[in-house]
Amino acid sequence: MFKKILIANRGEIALRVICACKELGISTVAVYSDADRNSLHVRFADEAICIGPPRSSESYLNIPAVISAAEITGVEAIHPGYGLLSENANFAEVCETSHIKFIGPRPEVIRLMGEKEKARQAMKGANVPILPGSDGVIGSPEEAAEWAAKIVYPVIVKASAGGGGRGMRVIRAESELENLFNSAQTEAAAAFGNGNLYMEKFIERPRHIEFQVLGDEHGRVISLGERECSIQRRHQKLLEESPSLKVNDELRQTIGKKLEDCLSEIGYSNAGTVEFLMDEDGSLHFIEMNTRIQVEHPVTEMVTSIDLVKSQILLAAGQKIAEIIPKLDRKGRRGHAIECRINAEHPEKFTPSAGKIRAFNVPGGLGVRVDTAAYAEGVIPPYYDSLIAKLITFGSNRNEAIMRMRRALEMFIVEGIHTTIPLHRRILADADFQAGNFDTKYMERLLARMQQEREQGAELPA
Ligand code: MV4
Repeated sequence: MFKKILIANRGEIALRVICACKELGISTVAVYSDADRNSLHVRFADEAICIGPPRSSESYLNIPAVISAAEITGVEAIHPGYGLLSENANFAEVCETSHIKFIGPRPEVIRLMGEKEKARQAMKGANVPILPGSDGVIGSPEEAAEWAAKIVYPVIVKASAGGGGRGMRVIRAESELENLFNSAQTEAAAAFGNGNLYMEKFIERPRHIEFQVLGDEHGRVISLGERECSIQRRHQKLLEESPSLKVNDELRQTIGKKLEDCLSEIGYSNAGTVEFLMDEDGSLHFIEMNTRIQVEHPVTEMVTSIDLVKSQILLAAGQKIAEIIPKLDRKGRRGHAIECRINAEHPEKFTPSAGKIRAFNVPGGLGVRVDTAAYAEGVIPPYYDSLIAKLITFGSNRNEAIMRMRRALEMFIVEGIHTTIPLHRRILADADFQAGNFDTKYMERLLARMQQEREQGAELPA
């Protein structure tokens, strides 16, 4: 087992990794920027090293600075968290050359999944359901027109190097194709240095459902079931839950088994998330895979009782799935969990809200979990992701998790900066949310309704 790990991240996820290390008896090294000198990941790590100025590009994303910190402190492994360097295959490779274990899949596997069209073909070859679409990247608007005729409009072109919504265009008729194809290509080339595009059938009102997987370094991969992530705005998730109301035991089993077979074939190791779109008929279609631990991992932890971050560390140390996860936990799921992302943002305008937190009261009690690195009198710097806390509730069923979340949101106090807490209170009080009646367009509809209500003088629940 590792004796010492460096955490190449900040905020709540850096603290989450420190928690896992403490429970495993591993000592920790934090890295921090000048803006994070007083942050809790620095305070709770055994050692801390400043790696540069506030901007991420000069600190948390500075590979030589991170590797130097790792070498100076003599760590055996680096946990990248999410975002930042977590899906950077080059960084994983530099770790390898420096004889430091990167806690994640092998660089080749990160690279494969980063090329969305290749990932799609790999899943197709292993019988994981995909949407009708092009085989490989599309060379020209003429070729795109041929594919679109075969797939049937509406279609969507996506950047092969993209993900998370950039470099995508929905095409509804052949007359629009040439312009939209060319603009997607230009945007992809500028954003990712690679203009490769591929095409899929467009689903109008999908639900976003993702599967958590874990793989060991001995060829075994297990699926830990799904998370429902449709409550999002502009590709930023706001609320996630597990299980999904739309996934029954049979579908969960079928998809899980296919993923296990496909990913063990690829040699996938460590934690990963496989994203699907659910169409109006309730069928799941693979869209992309993320090769990191995700923000919303706690909802899976709550319903499986598996510590995913501890698992990541044990798997990276070479342990087998069979050694670290009891058989009952691999199969059994219990209850229902919901996560609300608390962002330092205006709850209606979504503008970032940096500054000093004046009052901070975190709810507790049975079935309530808060993952955060924020504290009273602490400063939220303007340079980074706006996530300041994750409020997770667990209940024996969805209704209990909802009622628990509503009382926990009532008791969550953050003063001095704006947060999305009032927005979450509104979502949890909404009849459509409560009925499970939503898709990825839900927030657009809710925000439009809230706008109307404001024009009639209503306000967000305090
Ligand atoms: C789609 C789609 C409809 N049809 N693909 C957006 C981000 C990227 N990960 C995939 N995305 C989508 N791909 C097909 N064939 C609709 C979206 C989409 C979306 C997906 C998941 C969560 C939120 C979304 C919001 C808008 C569009």
